Amino acid sequence: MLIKRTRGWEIPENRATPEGVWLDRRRLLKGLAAGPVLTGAAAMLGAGTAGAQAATDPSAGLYPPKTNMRYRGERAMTPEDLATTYNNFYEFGSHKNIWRAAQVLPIRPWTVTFDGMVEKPQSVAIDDLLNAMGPLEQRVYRHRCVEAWSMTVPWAGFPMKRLVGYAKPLGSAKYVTMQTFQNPDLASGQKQYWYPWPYVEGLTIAEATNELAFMATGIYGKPMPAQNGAPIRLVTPWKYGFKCIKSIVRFTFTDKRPVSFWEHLQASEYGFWANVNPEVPHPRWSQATEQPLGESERIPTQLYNGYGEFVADLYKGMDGERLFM
Ligand SMILES: Nc1nc2c(c(=O)[nH]1)N[C@H]1C(S)=C(S)[C@@H](COP(=O)(O)O)O[C@H]1N2
Ligand SMILES: [Mo]
Repeated sequence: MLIKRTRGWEIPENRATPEGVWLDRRRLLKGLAAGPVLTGAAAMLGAGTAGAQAATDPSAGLYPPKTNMRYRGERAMTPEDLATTYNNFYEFGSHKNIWRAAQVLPIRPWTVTFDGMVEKPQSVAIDDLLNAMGPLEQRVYRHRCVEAWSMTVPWAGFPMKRLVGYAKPLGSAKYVTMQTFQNPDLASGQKQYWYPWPYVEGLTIAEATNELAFMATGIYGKPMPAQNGAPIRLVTPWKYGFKCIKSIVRFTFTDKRPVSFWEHLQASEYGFWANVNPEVPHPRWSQATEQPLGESERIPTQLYNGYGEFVADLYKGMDGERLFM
């Protein structure tokens, strides 16, 4: 589907009418399963679906980390070649097939800045940050995109709570805003001026320090491929996938609720909270069911993507808020 320049924000989600996206993807998968296409596609994707960079990543020795059995995903794992070749990363294009284009992202050197309401602003090289965060762990989480596809993948990384501790926010900070790199020369999507680059997302401090909030630096037992948000991205499995901001360069602590990338484009469709709820439809489609990548049947979507036992308390007494959009 082509971009309508007057309403660029409509692309992701209206091309994503679940059926539309899924027919194409399923046709491809059936082809793969049937055989002949497999040879071609598999050869093309090669062993390096996870990205050529993973092999030379200076943090490669940290992978695979030990699995934390508390987070098991509870569903069949999505095949690696799907999760690493069917991506949303608008910096590299407003379609799913951006994985090759994303290989140009230079993931070293990579500096992460902590600023705003912190004891002392600081910038740190990603490998020093990884060292400071201690041992990595693997967690299998479900991921639910607002477009109604989903996946179950093993992330590697560390709890966001540890990162917040490292940043030392002031007691007056209420939110943490995160920002993706900005480099339109590399990431041609950022030349699309109707998007409010750089990509920004935010959480309350309470959400960021909830045990589920995770900073992922790898996937499938390897360093993160560029297309999945190398070298560091957020994972909040109870929220729609657009919260899970990729390739982060800055964490800013603040007492003002940030306006995120998608909220800025279309606040009536994408809000701050973005918690998964099958009973609250997107204005243009139902959220009642989802299509797991690589599977033939849709399945029911669960409140908080099935993570209510961990996070429902965060939202007690917040009835006036649009918690599910
Ligand atoms: N910087 C940035 N982060 C992003 C996006 C994006 O376009 N740019 N897309 C989001 C959306 S809509 C989803 S569903 C997930 C997809 O992550 P994946 O490609 O690893 O599956 O990344 C999220 N993070
Ligand atoms: Mo998404």
